[in-house]
Amino acid sequence: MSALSVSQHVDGVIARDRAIVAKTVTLVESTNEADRHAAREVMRALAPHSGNARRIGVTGVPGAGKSTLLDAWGKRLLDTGARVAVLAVDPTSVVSGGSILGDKTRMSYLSAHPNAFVRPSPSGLALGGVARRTREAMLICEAAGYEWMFVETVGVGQSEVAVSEMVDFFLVLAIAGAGDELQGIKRGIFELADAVLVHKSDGDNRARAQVARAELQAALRYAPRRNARWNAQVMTASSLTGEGLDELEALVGRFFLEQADWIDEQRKRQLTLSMWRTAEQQLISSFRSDAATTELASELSLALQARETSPEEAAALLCARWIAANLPVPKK
Ligand SMILES: Nc1nc2c(ncn2[C@@H]2O[C@H](COP(=O)(O)OP(=O)(O)O)[C@@H](O)[C@H]2O)c(=O)[nH]1
Ligand SMILES: [Mg+2]
Repeated sequence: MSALSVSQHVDGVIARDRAIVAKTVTLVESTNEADRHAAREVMRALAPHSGNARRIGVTGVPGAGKSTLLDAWGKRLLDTGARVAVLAVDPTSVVSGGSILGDKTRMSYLSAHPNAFVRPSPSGLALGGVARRTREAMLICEAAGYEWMFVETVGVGQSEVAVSEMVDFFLVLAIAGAGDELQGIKRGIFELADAVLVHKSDGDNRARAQVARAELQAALRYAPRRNARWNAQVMTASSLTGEGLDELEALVGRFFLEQADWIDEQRKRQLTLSMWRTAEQQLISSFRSDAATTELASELSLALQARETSPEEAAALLCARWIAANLPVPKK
């Protein structure tokens, strides 16, 4: 149970109290039934105060330099007086446990700045839960007046798709590998990218990064786009030297200026999509946690092993029983 009341959460967030912002994010991460109820009330009250940030997703393989880039970029924004929030989404952190320490040390400037809010990935939540938490944490941060909303996610599994569905601009980080091959670029990701940044373009890597940039730009030209009116750019940059960060900022600035209408439309689509995703998740979790379903599933498993039924038939029985028990046909 949260120690704060719903109105303490809401008022504290709107008053930009960073400790309460953190507690409110903790509230939406909770899977406790009473907390979920309170979280829904808090989110409803905050909804009219949200939506005013530039939402940017950053993906790339572990070690691509996402956190380092966000610290450098975030510092530049903070220097102009802006408020910056960074949320991490890392479904692998549950297993490796490594990224949280990494994020904190790589974002030392942001972590220490009063106008920044940095939040590592929650552990112990399935991807669907992480996606909901991140969407809600983003709205909380917006209500708390953060103007730049970054979501860092690892480019493995499905998390980058989930993040691309909640941001306005999606940046993919690539690094030119030792053998000139590109790391961290999967085919499908081109469709999601609004820009690709060949990162760590410094020292010996600089020339390789230029080659990689040209190759990627050529490859990107033929990739299907989610926004037909925006040509995804490939850039090079180094967060260590700062080279390329001016260009990156200029590109992102131009995107938000030119694409305002498209962003509006996309946010509407994202809201509907998130309703569906959440509904799917709720159905699945109540289905999987239903005692009678679990019991029937054990029986069916035995029948499967005895080759008395097929997985398809067993699945149909499971669904039919659950639907009959939970969605009774209305009586006349
Ligand atoms: N040479 C070079 N190294 C970098 C750059 N950015 C990050 N790194 C290093 O790459 C490693 C991984 O960085 P990190 O930001 O934690 O990557 P993340 O896992 O993508 O968040 C660290 O050792 C960084 O110091 C860069 O621009 N140039
Ligand atoms: Mg990181």
